[in-house]
Amino acid sequence: MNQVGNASDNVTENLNPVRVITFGTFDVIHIGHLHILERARQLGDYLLVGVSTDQMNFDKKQRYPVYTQNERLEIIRSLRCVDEVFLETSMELKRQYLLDYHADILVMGDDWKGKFDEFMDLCRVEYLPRTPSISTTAVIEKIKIE
Ligand code: C2G
Repeated sequence: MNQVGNASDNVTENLNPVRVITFGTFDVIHIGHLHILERARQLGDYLLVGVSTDQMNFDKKQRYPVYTQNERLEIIRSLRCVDEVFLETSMELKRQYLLDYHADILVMGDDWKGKFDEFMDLCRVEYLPRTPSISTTAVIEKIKIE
């Protein structure tokens, strides 16, 4: 009885799931990454994460991430709050990703504030506050010093 009730409730709930999408490198994963992914997931029902490729990072920062794209993809995929992952190969493809993955909400940290407003015609765009005092660069520096 209970099971039937739950099953039908789920069907009703999932008729129009809200699809949230976010992007990032997520290198040397830390608590700031986890917190933004958890908050992004809470805004909807299904969280898609575009993990940027090694090449994309090299083109942008002239250095490769510490973890390879496949390692980063696997780690992000394993998180409870993440439903689906894919590789983001270029910043220029963002509009296409939003369309292909039927995104209802684009979430980014507020270091990107205003940068993706052009996509407001396609979906809601939310910039969430970054977790203070933590970054991949800070972690790498700390390891180097200690
Ligand atoms: N973040 C955060 N708090 C921190 C550090 C990062 O909320 N202390 C957020 C960032 O704002 C971003 C996400 O975590 O939304 C991933 O951060 P990065 O791995 O640094 O990725 P980024 O270079 O911002 O994205 O299309 C965007 C690209 O994929 C690169």
